[in-house]
Amino acid sequence: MSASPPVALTIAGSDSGGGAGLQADLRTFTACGVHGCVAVTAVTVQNSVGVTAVVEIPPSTVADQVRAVADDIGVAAVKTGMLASAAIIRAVAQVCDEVGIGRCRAVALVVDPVAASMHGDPLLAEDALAMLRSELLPRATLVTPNLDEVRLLVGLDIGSPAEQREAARALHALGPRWVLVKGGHLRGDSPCLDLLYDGSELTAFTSPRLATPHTHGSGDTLAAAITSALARGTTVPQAVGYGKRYVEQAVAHAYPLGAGVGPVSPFWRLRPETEPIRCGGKVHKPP
Ligand code: PXL
Repeated sequence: MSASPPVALTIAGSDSGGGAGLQADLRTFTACGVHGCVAVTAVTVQNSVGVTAVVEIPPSTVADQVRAVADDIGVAAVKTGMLASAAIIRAVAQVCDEVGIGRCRAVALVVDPVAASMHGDPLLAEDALAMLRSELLPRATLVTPNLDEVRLLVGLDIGSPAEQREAARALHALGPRWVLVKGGHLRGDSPCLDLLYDGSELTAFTSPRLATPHTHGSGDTLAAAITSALARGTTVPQAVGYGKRYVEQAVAHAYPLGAGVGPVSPFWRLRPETEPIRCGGKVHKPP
């Protein structure tokens, strides 16, 4: 028997292409040394080209999954991804209060405010944004929007680091303990700049801009790596530093898949493809 690892829970949608959503979260949790549990919010029908259908899970079933995990297994940190609808967001906010998840509680809540896929397919109903703003952000330990999500949440169109700082302040005013404004979508050749803000101090995290079209699941992977570090007991700034380093490698090891956008590789550090498989007297060499 081994010692139990820390436990992280993702409240997220399924990506049938396996590159983003709960699939990316679970792989990242595993690679970052935590046991991953899941509360599924929606099933998306998608591949590398786009999303063709979304089926939502009933809000009470989403909450029941969280309750079942929290009551028996216990969780050290929680992440939200695609939440699909206003009713699911309300149910998640309520169950977080009930089982002690969130910014003023023992268990950290990382909110990745997923609103659309990278192809622009909507992953959040329009009326759900208001619910995200009013019910979930005030409960978040950390919220991790990209620039598109910043525009949707606080109406700011960001074109410069100065505007990124303004956005961090505007988002913080909505109630999360910490805000990480991801600048990866800012145009130009400059390094990617992410800004972390706690209401008084701004900390800049820079990383090189890597030339790959295959970035599907990068936001999920970053937030899941941050959540893993929090589950393992780090502070928020330490977790963000860890997550940034982790996702940088995941993007560097991204691979093509299907005809469209391929995924980042959350298991870059494990590299199981380099291990031969030995069975039945045969050795299946790595590719
Ligand atoms: O990467 C954001 C994301 C989250 N969750 C699901 C997704 C996507 C992007 O496509 O499909 C289920």
